[in-house]
Amino acid sequence: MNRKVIPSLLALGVSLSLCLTPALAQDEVKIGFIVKKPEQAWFINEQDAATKLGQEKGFKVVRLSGEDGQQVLSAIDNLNSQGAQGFVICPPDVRLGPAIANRAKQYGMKVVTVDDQFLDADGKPMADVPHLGMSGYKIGRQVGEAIAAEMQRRGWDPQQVAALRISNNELPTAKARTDGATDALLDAGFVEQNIFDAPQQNTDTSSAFAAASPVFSKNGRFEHWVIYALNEESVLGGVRASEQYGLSPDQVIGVGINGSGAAFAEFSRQKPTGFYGTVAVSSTMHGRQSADNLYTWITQDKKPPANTETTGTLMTRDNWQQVREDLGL
Ligand code: FCA
Repeated sequence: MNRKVIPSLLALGVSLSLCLTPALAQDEVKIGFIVKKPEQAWFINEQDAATKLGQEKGFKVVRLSGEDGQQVLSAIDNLNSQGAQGFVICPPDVRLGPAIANRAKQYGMKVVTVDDQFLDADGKPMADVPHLGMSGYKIGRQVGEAIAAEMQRRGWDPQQVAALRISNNELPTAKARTDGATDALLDAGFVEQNIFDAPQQNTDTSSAFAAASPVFSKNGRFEHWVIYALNEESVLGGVRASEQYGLSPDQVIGVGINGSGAAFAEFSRQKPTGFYGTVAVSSTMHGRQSADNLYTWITQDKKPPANTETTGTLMTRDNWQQVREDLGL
């Protein structure tokens, strides 16, 4: 070959690869994973699971906090400036749905929700945003059934037991969960008037503790208490309040939902507490599946199912390590 051709071919190769590099970089998939409570084990695990899936499949996951509306909107701006094509979100307030979906649309980003589903301006679920979350009512029933079974095992008279229902009725999944638990308890002979609401401002331990404390002081006539809420973090707040009030573990049956680090830490204590169990759901699966749904939507233009509902397994001090392993937690 003519010697002069070689350098020019080389030059062509270099310039071709120069043109290709930015194009390849543009093809790289990057998604955000925005959560309302970045310090809670449930959400840390979801983000970890999504990140791991990204490493396996070759896409990047940007982990972000969205503890209020302002933070969520700046997280979306930030994702846009990084060239992300979409995000998974568990919003801090489900009524922010339309504002979040709008911002995403302006940037041409795809959005899926995990755990807490967006509501539209009329308070109805935004069915056009694909969602993956717990089957709240069914899981709530499991909570109520677990409590009723443990009450029976302890020989408590259902007529004499009080319930601390730590409620968060603004959040539909929370209401579905506590409604499910209430219905199962009533089916087991619980007295409706003995159920006391402790409305919490948030979905964490400290807001539950604050809501629970006055309920115990006002209802000192009861010797036996059951405690339930939308998640185990909140039930733990109720259990801590029961301890502070002076109730002992054998007077309290608290059953949570999630099966995350908060429950593992409680089960690992040397002595049992009033936190009897929790209905564990795989946060690993929630994180992986929601990220995978979004990734497939971005890369293959296949919109994920409108609503995926996940199920749970009762976890107690006796079986928690096994359940943890079975659920990949
Ligand atoms: C809500 C709760 C979380 C978790 C999740 C699945 O977001 O706040 O603790 O239960 O649903």
